[in-house]
Amino acid sequence: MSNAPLPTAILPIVDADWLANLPSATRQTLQPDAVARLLHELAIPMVQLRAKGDAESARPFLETWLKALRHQAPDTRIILNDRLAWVAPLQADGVHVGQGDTPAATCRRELGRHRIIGLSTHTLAEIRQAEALGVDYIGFGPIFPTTTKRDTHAVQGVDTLTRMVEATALPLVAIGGITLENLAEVAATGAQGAALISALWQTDWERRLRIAVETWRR
Ligand code: TZP
Ligand code: MG
Repeated sequence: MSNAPLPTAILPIVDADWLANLPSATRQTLQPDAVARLLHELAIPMVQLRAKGDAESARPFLETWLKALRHQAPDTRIILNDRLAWVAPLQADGVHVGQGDTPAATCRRELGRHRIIGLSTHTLAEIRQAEALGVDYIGFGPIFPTTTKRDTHAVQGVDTLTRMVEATALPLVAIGGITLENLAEVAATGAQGAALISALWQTDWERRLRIAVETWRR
């Protein structure tokens, strides 16, 4: 497993709840193999799989997406949201935890140095803690209002995002309410990445992924 630093990029999050709530015609178009092939073509370095529901439905969802990604996008690293116990058995590349999830120190102890650990942060104090914990990257947000996650903290805005990017040496992935329209503004802050759910997974997801990658690279 590679420990090479991740290039700056968008971070697609494949979210089981978001997909489940799409109109079925749209959901039909979101075939894991097709999505994975495009991620490969666009050289997306990392993707997060997020399945917050019960284990019986989350496990097959994660297995299906992992299998497709491994086959079609072998260079894309796969991070599981939470679900620390499944990272090694499913041979994922790492885990992303929130402040209320499994502590990052526990993740490091269980996963060792070669798997990726991401931690959600919302304040400078949490960023300082993340630095001390030796995580590989931090999430920071929500940058803009979002309805995709209900229990979010206060909206941070791009000015605060810029300050946090300047304040830490950790790779920082911006999250929350990022759209194709405001993505360039996020890129301009110098953030390492931008995580996207609702902006990508719609009927025209292929076009949206291409635009997001282009906007980020510009
Ligand atoms: N964590 C903070 S905001 C958020 C998560 C998982 C939701 C991001 O979804 P969207 O649709 O990109 O705003
Ligand atoms: Mg979490």
